Amino acid sequence: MSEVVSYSRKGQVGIISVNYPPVNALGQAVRSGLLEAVKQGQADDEAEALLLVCEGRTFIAGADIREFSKPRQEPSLPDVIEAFENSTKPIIVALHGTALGGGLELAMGCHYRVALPSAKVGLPEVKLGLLPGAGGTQRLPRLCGAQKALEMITSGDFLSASEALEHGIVDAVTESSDIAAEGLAYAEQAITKGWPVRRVRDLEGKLETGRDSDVFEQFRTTLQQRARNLFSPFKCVDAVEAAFQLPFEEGLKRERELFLACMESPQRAGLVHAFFSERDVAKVPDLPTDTPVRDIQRVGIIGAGTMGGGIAMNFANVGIPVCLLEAQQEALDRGIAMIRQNYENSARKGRLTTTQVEERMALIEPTLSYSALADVDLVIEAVFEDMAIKKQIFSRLDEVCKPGAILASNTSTLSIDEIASTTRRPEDVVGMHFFSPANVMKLLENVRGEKTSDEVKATVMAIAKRIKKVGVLVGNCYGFVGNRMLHRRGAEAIQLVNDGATPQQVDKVLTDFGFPMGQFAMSDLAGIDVGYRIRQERRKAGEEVPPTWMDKLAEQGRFGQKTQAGTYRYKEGSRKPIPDPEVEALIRQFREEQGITARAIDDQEILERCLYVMINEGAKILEEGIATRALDIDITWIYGYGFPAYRGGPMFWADQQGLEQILDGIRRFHAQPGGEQWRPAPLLERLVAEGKRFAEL
Ligand code: T1G
Repeated sequence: MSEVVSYSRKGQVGIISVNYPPVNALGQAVRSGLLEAVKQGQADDEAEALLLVCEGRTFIAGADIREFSKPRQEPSLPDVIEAFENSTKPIIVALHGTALGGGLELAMGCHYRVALPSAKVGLPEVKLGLLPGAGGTQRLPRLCGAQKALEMITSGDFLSASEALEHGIVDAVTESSDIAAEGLAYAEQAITKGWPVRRVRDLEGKLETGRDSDVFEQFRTTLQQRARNLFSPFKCVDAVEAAFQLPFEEGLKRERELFLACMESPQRAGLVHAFFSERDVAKVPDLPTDTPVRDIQRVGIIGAGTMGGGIAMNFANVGIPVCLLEAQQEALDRGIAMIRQNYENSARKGRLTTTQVEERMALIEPTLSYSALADVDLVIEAVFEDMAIKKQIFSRLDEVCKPGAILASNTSTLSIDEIASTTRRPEDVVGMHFFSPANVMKLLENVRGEKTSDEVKATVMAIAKRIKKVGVLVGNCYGFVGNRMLHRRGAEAIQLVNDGATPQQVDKVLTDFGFPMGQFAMSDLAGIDVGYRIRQERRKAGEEVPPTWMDKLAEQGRFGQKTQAGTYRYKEGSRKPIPDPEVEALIRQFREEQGITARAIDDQEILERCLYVMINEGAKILEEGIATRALDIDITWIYGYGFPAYRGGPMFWADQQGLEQILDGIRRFHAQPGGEQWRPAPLLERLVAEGKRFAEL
């Protein structure tokens, strides 16, 4: 008998129960156990109907994704589902938790579906670069019709139990939360009422509406906007369309062909890598999993500007009281008003109720006095990027805050060690770098200083999860991981324009690659004055920072979107970047002053120079131990800067391209005049020499 799937009987109901933590994924053992159990149920003369349930937190949440990179093993999921569907006895399935992917496909191979009120169902395969490959594209439209099936399968969104009931995907929603008892009662009802074996494959009614309509063409057109670079959403449409064009068995064959095409695509590899990396990034090597975590009941935030206000919202959103400190009443009032405005915008969009807005606002206590921070468990400083100001604040916090309070800075580039040095508790000082807008962007770069204790590291990583961020623990250096690589890409993008490209050409290469914004559109959003101030600070500190045409933009007050002119021009109230002939003239003049002769630059060179410089910097970051694993860098870029998840992140993409090709490119650029910044990272050279990949580090 299988250890993960059991068969038993209660009265006249044969019960098949799956118990394979954490999510009852359909690994090989589960599939063979299910096949064995359903055969047992057929052979059990006492059983008039069968019930499929799962133990633990959820019904089957899909195929076992960890098996994707292994050779396929029998029995296949379609074979298991066929055995259930062709049962001579009605099979009832009881759903709880999240019945997803292959789990929902198996449920649709049963004859009646009942769900707990809290249950959710979905076919999220598209989020892994796949499509439902076990009959989901053929059975779902037979239950809910073409439009809803297309929406569910191409978005991967989950439906609540009541929505599933409304769309005919489940037959009933239970009253209580006892899934086994409710499932059993439903199965007994099936027996007493003599419900027949009702195979979804035989339901043709919902197919009539889709046969002649152009719903599929319309859907392909909408996908062009929201999924332009993606592969599998379009294959999802093809598979669902087959349900309306072919007999069921042919439709299954067509689905299988399309599924295998998705399995082979590099996008599936990238998305599966991103899925597991988002979870593995929280498992920090050399930070013991049993490290104690401090209890964070109340948080202080210093600075009620865009960042401080956004950070405060993250905590209020999950019910953690916040004390928001500013130096001036006017700034404090502005900050509170901005937070309220953000919440009211969400309420207008139906994402929050007005009660929730007031509850969250009530959790944010404005103050002008440091003494209000005396009993907070964590303080996050979010003021100007000015080391002198930060040092003053941290020495003040060291005086005011209770022992054991964690003192964090939201700095995006400055040294955590230098900030910690102004306190008597460097072990309690850490960086918590949020990304703007802080209440939206999912990445939280937690920066460990030399002296930051394991307990503080573990606490800020736990806080990341609690406020629904993806936390990455990184080391302390200029720009940490994300901005250090971004600054390299920014410098290269500026150099590309010096050499002859236009800003819009560079940005288009990056958006065609899959970034949501190009380099120059992004700096217009962040504010050209921000980068200019950082370059001026570094020049003041004696660093050799060459002049750039962007300095001239800043000196002309062209700061970007906030001044409706930066690298691009912006119409009143619009964020759409418009190339500006004035800027192109300024760039031409800058080239003349610098004695640069412009040349035509092709898109491939732009892509290589922007990406390879990041990968080279990423290799140095790994070598210095600033990032522990390549996946830390991948997740930082996917969640902090919109690196397309279907490409897996910069280091995964580099592995896929082949490190030898990357290194050749870097050496080519290094050999050119002025190519000093292209010196190959020794780690990259070593990996190529050894025939290894970043993923093997
Ligand atoms: N396979 C293997 N492991 C999985 C898994 C899966 N499908 N889903 C989750 N895990 C692991 C996860 O890695 C983590 O492990 C632990 O379970 C808890 O997950 C044929 C081919 C179910 C909503 O895409 O969306 O079916 O880190 O931290 O936040 O057509 O997991 O503890 O070691 O995410 O409560 C389709 C993916 C597969 C669902 C729970 N199914 N999973 O979220 O916990 S393809 C999916 C999720 C397929 C068929 C096709 C979420 C969740 P560890 P967690 P959670």
